[in-house]
Amino acid sequence: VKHPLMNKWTLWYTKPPSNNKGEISWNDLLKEVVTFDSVEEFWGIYNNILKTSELGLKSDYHLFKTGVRPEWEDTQNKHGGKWAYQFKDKRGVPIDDLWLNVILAAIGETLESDKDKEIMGAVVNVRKAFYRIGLWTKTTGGGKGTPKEAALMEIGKKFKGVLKLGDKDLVEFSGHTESAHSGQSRAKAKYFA
Ligand code: M7G
Repeated sequence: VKHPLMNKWTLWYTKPPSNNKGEISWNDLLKEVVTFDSVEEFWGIYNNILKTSELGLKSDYHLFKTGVRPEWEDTQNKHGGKWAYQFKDKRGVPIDDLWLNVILAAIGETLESDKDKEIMGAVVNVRKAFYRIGLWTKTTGGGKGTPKEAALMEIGKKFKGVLKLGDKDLVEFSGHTESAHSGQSRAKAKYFA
């Protein structure tokens, strides 16, 4: 028997650029890996791919709802943003456990209430100075005091819990438009949780 997930998910991988190639675009490095929609398939895949800690620098894993590309430009992402946290103590951080916690929470749908449908996917970036885990949402909240903003803040708090962060460690929310314009993914944060 297979235990179905609420949604179908696709795993993507960003491969580090190789030195001998000239100009390579973001797009050329992004590879669709596999799609699954049951608990059993998830574990079959998870047990057969490299752990985050085994990936080379400049690699990413992206786990997104099937039909959503893990890019700002996707129609379902372009008005959205992400909650993110950078782990700067790379050797001290149990990144494999934390990433597993995040993807289990995503596919288990424990990060938001049924009605919100904000979550698009999760990303882990392997960089020289840090690991970053991000959680992408469809909107940037509906403005001050709105239910949408409250839902977004609630997601931020749950994400922080899944990452086992202390009270003083803040997850930051930034919109993708800001990320795209700033030329780097560390845009000025719009919210903190
Ligand atoms: P990053 O991998 O999110 O973080 O972005 P980093 O700066 O810590 O490495 C690195 C770069 O990849 C960005 O400055 C963009 O050039 C490119 N990039 C990243 N993302 C998520 C996108 C995207 O969704 N679309 C496009 N076009 N480029 C992206």
